[in-house]
Amino acid sequence: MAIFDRDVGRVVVRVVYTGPPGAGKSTNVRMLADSLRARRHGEMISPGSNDAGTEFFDWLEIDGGLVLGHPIHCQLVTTPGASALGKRRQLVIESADALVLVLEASVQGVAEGRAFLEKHSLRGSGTPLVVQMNEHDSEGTLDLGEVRLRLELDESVSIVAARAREGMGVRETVVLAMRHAAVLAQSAVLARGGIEGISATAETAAMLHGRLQGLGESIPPPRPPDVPLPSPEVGVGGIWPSTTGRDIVRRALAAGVCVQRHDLVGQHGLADGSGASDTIILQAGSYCLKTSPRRRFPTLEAARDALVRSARLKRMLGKLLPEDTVLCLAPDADDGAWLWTVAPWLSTLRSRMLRGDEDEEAALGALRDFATAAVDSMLLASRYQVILDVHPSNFAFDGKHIVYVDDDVTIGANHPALGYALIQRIEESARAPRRIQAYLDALEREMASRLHREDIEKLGLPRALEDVVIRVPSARESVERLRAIVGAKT
Ligand SMILES: Nc1nc2c(ncn2[C@@H]2O[C@H](COP(=O)(O)OP(=O)(O)OP(=O)(O)O)[C@@H](O)[C@H]2O)c(=O)[nH]1
Ligand SMILES: [Mg+2]
Repeated sequence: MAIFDRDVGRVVVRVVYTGPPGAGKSTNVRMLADSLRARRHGEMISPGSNDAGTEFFDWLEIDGGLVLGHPIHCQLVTTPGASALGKRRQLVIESADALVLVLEASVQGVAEGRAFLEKHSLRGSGTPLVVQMNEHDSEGTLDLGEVRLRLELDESVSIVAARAREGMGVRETVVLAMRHAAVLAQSAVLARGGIEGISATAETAAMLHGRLQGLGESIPPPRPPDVPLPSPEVGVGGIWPSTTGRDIVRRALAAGVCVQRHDLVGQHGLADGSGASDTIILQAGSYCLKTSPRRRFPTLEAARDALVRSARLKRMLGKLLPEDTVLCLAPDADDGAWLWTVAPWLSTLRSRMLRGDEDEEAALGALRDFATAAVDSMLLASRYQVILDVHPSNFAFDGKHIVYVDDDVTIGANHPALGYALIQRIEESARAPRRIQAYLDALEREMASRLHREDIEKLGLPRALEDVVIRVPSARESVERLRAIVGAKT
């Protein structure tokens, strides 16, 4: 999309820095803004961005090189990394004459890079690509040949090692990308019969900002500054279990930084996350801290009552309660208090299922575990009237047992969503017959050995399965098998 801007007599090209959140895209452009003072036009701009990351883009204009005798004016533009801003990212990627994929140079960073390349179809897309492996301070950096193999990139893609924050590799990266953009611009000029053939008005930062705003995306608001964190010093009645709770909260907070995980919120059914979009999830080292405005109470007394109720429900989970789970109150400045759950950070069944693209065994194991979790939930519901939200993002394997990591526990006589929860896994895997097989085999085994006929009847399961509307036609046969498994018990 290189163009010739007749007003300024320059060829305008765009180099787009993209990649997963926090990889160092903005740092690259910031370093260039500092080091290329003589060649840049204006300041770097970053509308709406803050410490938590880029909200729209960073923008810097610099001069560099010639295309068929015409000077080049290059727009360096970054994309947001946040998963909630995928449309913005895609739109900016599509406007690139050359792309720089910035990745963290660790095993995890490369795995994220693979997923990113696939998600945005960046291999062989026609837009030239440079990959920058940004070292951060990570140990276990991979060599570049190994990176190329893991990312499945051919030799046409340059891979540059960098430490963006120290400025290392930053210039080399931009030079390579600009050279690619210039070659593309030259081909466009030749194909269009001369420089006038690509004459157009260049998009400005304000125009791009307007286009991105038009997409209507937003990131969930950050934790309001007035939400207090749980404290091990909270008074009597403010923590459960009272014996071990304080130590666990102390350990969780000792990790120092709490990172808010917006990416896990409000994506029930789509990704590894909690269903409610107002949940506040913080990661503190190897602990997870959760609360929400629904768990803020106007008085300390009301909060203490809620803590007692919640603790009673948690106790009913038995083995499904993750070890070291703590409920803790955090009084706020307005005489109210927030109820926090502190628990070990566990990778949910949902996240293991999503890893299935790379690791089929992970997906199969997670589906088998989900079958166990579903039968655990049925037992709780039929024998103790304890109703869980049966979704793979609410369960995890803690190394010993399947555990329930959500706070949503209610008491009730029936479990209306159970049929749908069972069928949804089949529909999701409709194109992976091995996964459906593993799931149904596990369900059949678990149900045969652990559930009685009365349990199935009490839950009204056959009826619940009949009532679910099948949305994926190819799943129909497997749903019939599920119905038969349940039917065999009645
Ligand atoms: N130690 C170290 N930290 C780095 C390096 N490059 C970037 N960082 C840090 O990583 C964090 C994220 O960097 P950004 O440049 O904001 O990352 P980004 O890719 O723009 O992130 P999003 O806009 O959220 O997608 C910042 O705190 C940087 O200072 C590096 O080479 N070494
Ligand atoms: Mg950024």
